[in-house]
Amino acid sequence: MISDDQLIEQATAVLRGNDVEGYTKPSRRLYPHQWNWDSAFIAIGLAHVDWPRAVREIETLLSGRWTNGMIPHIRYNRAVEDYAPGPEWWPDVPVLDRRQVTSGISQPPVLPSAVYDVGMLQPDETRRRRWWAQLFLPLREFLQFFARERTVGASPLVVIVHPWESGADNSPRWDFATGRGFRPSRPYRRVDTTVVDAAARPTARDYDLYMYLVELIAAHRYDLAAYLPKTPFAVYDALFNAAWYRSALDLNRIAAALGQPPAVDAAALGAFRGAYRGMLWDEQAGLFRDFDVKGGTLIPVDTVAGLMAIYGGLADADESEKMIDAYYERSPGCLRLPSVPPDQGGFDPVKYWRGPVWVSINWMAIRGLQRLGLVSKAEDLRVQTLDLIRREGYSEYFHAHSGQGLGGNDFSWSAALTIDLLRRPEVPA
Ligand code: 2M8
Repeated sequence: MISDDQLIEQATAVLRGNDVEGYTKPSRRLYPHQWNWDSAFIAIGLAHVDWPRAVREIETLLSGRWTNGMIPHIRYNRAVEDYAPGPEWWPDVPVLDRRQVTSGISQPPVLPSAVYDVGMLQPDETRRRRWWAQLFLPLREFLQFFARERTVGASPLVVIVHPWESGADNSPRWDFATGRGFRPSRPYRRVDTTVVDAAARPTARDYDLYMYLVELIAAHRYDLAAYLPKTPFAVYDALFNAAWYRSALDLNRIAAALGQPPAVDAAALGAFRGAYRGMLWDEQAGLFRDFDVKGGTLIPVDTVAGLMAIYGGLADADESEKMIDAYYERSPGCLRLPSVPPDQGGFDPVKYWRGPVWVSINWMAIRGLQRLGLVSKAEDLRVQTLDLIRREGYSEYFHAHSGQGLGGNDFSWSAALTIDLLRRPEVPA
């Protein structure tokens, strides 16, 4: 059997192979630009093997941030053309550094938490604090951007405006919007299905909605208030909001280490937690769900996003244990964790975010379980995740039943988070 050291060596080689001077592409051909939450996860892995390179990964990501504090979901590499949609679909983006080109939406804000982790992996406290001090303001602005510009009415929960913002692009949670015939006004091309098997990628109908929303959002200059009346897609995503809350907690830890007041105060945290638990919990499902802000209803689709309250620190140990046990129970014959349980309509064991297992999601669940003291549950998932990698390599995702590696090969976050799971089997609360 391949040893832990060999696995780490291979993972490091994957990251080096995907290195493009200052950023790490998620995979060689499928995703050639810099992605937001990918780089956050990648930096955690890099911090174990090359701390300055982890710092650089985050610096490069931050160079794409906007004047309003948003950190976009893609920072484009101008030299690369074989990805669609390119920057021409996102005109007039208000990037702080005008030399940069980016997309016009964001992604799950795991970055502040990653900066906390990367900092903790620097043993020299002075160096750690110096780095945190440089990043504190942009990270606070990033979180505040969502609180200021992505909330509706009195609720503190963050609205996502595109399935790509969820990170789980074609999740069956979003079928309520894809099924309605929205299409962009212009033709568009796809590159993804020329690189990997179309059966494991989103459908044409999914992409019609994605590109329709890109046009709508860009036409209203990225201002939610302007397009909210028109868009079919405005959602409180259970994973995204859990990531926001976790990042607020972690940024507050950074603030405390710097002797600064909290980035998000106790009252705001309490209101957010109350809203998340009050608004997104579905008693019958025994799981958190997503909320369709336009329709004013919970979206009746169960996925692994509903477990991410465990990662976020939004559920206690008892609740978390019940939730994850119920999720396992309804997923017989599946490897852990299927992104969608097989009894949920729309489940597909090979199709991207509709069933396959993802290393990033497992990592989030593992870290959340550990922080809650559910150590053996976390260990079980950690061991199963590493077994999958040992068997199949650093794939983008894994068949929900057989574990066969799917999507892009040599996938950066699978490699990076494997390094973290091996080098840091446990994290303290
Ligand atoms: C996938 O999303 C991109 C669009 O952002 C795509 O399909 O082209 C998702 O899995 C997303 O979560 C991920 O960040 C990105 C790069 O790995 O790929």
